[in-house]
Amino acid sequence: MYKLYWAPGSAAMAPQAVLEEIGAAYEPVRVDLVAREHEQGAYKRLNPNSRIPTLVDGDFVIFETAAICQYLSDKHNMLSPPLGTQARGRHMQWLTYMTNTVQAHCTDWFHPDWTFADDTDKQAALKTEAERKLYRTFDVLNDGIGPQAPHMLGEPFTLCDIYLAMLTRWSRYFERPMWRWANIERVVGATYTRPAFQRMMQKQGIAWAEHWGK
Ligand SMILES: N[C@@H](CCC(=O)N[C@@H](CS)C(=O)NCC(=O)O)C(=O)O
Repeated sequence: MYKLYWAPGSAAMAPQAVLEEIGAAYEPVRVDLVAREHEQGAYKRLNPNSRIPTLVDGDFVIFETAAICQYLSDKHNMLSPPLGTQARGRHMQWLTYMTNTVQAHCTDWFHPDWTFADDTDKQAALKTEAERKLYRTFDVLNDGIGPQAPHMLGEPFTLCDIYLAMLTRWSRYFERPMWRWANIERVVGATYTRPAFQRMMQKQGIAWAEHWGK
């Protein structure tokens, strides 16, 4: 049985929704961020970056949200296009872009103190800059999806849709949340209403964005 180390509303949303879509048995292990449990020895031995999530599969430990999602998807042969196809290339393009660009800017927005520990002016400037860059990435995602596609890659539904929904929930704090981009709103609307995504939110004790669509 898998073990997923998680915290509510964190990047663990995506792998937990993937586990729910797959229907795999897993044990959710909550990490107490307030108690800084993720910075202590037991967790750091699993994830030396002290970040959530981490997945344990028997003797195998894996961190990085996108890698965990892809590992599960490949192992269960679900939620990704076949290897060696153009669709798989597109899938990797969006997954990489979401984790190394969009999520990275989100990290700067939520945690400017991780870059400028003691300088609040620089923290504020970084946050403003991160939001400006994020809006540019939302343009890129929205244009890439296009006006027709029911899901991020068109068909079928993939783990990229789950990743996008996670980022969209985080964007609820921005002046312009991601759902102001019509194509993003459409495909994310088809994701967060899925039973698996709803189960993930219910198990994490979180709700969808209360001002969704506004
Ligand atoms: N690149 C990492 C980033 C994960 C990350 O930043 N997780 C946040 C929660 S969303 C975290 O661990 N925060 C710890 C803290 O707030 O101290 C991944 O995708 O797994």
